[in-house]
Amino acid sequence: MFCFQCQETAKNQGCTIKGVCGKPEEIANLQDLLIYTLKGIAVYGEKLKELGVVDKAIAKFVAEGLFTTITNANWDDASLTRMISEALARRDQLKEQFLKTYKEKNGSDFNGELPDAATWSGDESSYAEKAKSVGVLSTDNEDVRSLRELLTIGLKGVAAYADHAAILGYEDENFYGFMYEALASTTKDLSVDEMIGMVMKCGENAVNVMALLDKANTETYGHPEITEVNIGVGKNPGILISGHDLKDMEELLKQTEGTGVDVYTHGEMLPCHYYPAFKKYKHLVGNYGSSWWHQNKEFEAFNGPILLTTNCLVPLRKDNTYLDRLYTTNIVYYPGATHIADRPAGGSKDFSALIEQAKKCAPPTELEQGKIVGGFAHNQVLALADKVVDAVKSGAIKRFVVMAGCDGRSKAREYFTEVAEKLPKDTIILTAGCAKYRYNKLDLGDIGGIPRVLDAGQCNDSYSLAVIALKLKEVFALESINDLPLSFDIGWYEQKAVAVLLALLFLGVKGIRLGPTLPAFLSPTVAKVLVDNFDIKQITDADSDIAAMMQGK
Ligand code: SF4
Ligand code: SF3
Repeated sequence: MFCFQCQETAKNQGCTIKGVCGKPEEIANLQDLLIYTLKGIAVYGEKLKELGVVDKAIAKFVAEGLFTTITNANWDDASLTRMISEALARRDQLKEQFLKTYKEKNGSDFNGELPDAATWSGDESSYAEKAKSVGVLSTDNEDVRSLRELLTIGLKGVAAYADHAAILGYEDENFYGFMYEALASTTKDLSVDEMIGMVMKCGENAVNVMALLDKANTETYGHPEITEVNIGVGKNPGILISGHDLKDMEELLKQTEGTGVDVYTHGEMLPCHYYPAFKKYKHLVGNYGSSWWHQNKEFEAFNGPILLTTNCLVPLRKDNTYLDRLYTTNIVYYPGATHIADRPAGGSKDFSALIEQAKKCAPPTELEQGKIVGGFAHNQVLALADKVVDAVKSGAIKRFVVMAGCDGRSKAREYFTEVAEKLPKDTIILTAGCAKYRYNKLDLGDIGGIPRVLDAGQCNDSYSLAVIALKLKEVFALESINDLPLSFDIGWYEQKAVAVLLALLFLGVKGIRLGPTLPAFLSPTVAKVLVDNFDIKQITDADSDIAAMMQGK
């Protein structure tokens, strides 16, 4: 196996024996084969697109397939094997469609060359062997490999967001077309400039898809509002919901209403409390615990059923007591956990098994007491725009620091807590994603009633932070986002953060600090391109970075 897609990768080079995340070799290889087969689908998808046809159902499947391989989501080789078989069938279906359409349009048969990804076939027994030859290292040239992987990894993040939007009925055919073009491009010999162009286009698509997801979320559930979220527990048994899927949240809240079972959010589900459509449920009582990597302990203590709707699911310890309380859905799978089937067309998922089990469980064990404040997505912040602008003009707010992204278990991430604590009191932290758990329970005060930590929501709500920055740029009549008193100090872990990073680069943001490490999938040459063009830098220590940021560096 060889995997270097997340920040935790071994020695910041690559996991080769087993993932630091716990991913076994068989899963890593099957994920490689799935991606390879999706590239084969994309070869036909791209050709069909050129002929004016985009099959939305198959494109949605490809997006889901990409999402499946995201860090900490699918731990089940049986489900991956099924997915590869389905990918092969869908690929061949698209191939048929392409050959037919080609002939209709050109009057002759297609006789161009096709890459192996588009033609290989085999039954399940051959997957393990095939998988060994199609992974990241099958591209020899380090820089080509780096650019192809940067693109594929970024695309996984964008595909995850596209999948969330699609679940709410919002789809972007342009993104599907780009997804095909991008995946197919990794099977071709492109020039370095062409590959960099493709990476930038991925950033553009990340912006568009995050905007679409924002539209989907806010049109379906209302605009997030300033909200205090309880972090203690009540006396009823509860169901804990984690991941990023808002539709699952909606259906779970509806089905648990009046049952005597409370619902708690975990990790990236915290922002659900900010949405008007969810706030109205009295039995959505609070947020339990912290970011994903604390879950072994927190899921034990929760006592009731736990629903994982997307990443991050951490492998269970051998002595765990919650495998029989663990439920997965969507692209998340774990051997031994119950998988909740997808909703039938026009219907809902069936969460009754969780509800029945919850009724027999003890209420959650209290971990802490208090409140978290959030809900500062673009609509809410723009409603406070006058106040914010006045505070900047009067000098009460000297600088905004975007500290969005992911959390992770690396000790080096204490840096982010330290930065939050040590930033001068006249700065505002803008956050989104699970990175916030490094400082969202600290009392960092406020500036004239504006809290010093403004949480926009989930990682995809980084889009909100971009909207806010663009609005400030407009209000202050500046030419560039980079002229604002705004710094970026981003913690990254998985592939959605890469999508967000590419989105920021596409928007022209310069001088982003990234940590704890720069991605291992950036070869020295590709890293240099990013440094030269975007002044990207790795975090150093809190004091030095704060001093530099306060000088606009
Ligand atoms: Fe290693 Fe990260 Fe890949 Fe897991 S996802 S195998 S930790 S690089
Ligand atoms: Fe977190 Fe896994 Fe990235 Fe959505 S839940 S931000 S790490």
